Amino acid sequence: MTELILGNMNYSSWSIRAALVARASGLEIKETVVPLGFDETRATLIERTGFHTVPVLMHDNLIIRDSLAITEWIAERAERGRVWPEEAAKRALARSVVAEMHSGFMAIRSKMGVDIRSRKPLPEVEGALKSELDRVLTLWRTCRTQFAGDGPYLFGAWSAADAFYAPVVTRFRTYGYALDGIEADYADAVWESDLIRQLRDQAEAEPWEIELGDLGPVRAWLRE
Ligand SMILES: N[C@@H](CCC(=O)N[C@@H](CS)C(=O)NCC(=O)O)C(=O)O
Repeated sequence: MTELILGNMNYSSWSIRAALVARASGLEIKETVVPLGFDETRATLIERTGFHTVPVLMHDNLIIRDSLAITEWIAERAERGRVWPEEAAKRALARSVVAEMHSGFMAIRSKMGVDIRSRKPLPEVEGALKSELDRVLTLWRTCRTQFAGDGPYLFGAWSAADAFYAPVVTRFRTYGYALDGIEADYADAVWESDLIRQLRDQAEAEPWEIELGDLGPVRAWLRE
């Protein structure tokens, strides 16, 4: 059996990415969601997986940690084209934009924490936050211009690149960051996709609340 251990779908950006890749893969992967920010969750994760972060993929005796490693494990087993684009040049570009997300965008992460079901004031868009937001939009515009004829997502058909940028799409809704043109069309396509509708429903239904600080959860509690 393959099991994917995930944090809250409302808050955990790396869990969301792994879950979206797993769901698009067509593989049979059991999902277990654990509520972040609680001491018991941390203890259980350490006991089961050896560390306290999510996502984690468990397969037989393998424990695979980190959204990108999990993405590659799934891609190796899924039908071609389900995770990465089939065409080699597109696949290289998709890996490039995913790597850029995975290793960067620290200001977006710390100042615009994921909280899909909430609406919050937009932080001051200046300095590092402004340059990262501009970079995301440039990247989306470049991909969408190049692959406009192939479908509505970054590389035409849905790929891991869309899974990795989906938490940015939801952040733009949460913080009311206005878009227009080709970037707005892309964000709308992701927001209205079946995968993100399912995620939004799941986020809405979760019973846990988290107060987010710049470095992650500050406090967690069960909703009344
Ligand atoms: N680089 C890791 C990041 C994993 C990560 O930081 N996960 C956060 C949730 S989004 C977490 O587990 N936080 C709980 C903790 O650190 O105890 C990945 O890509 O999976």
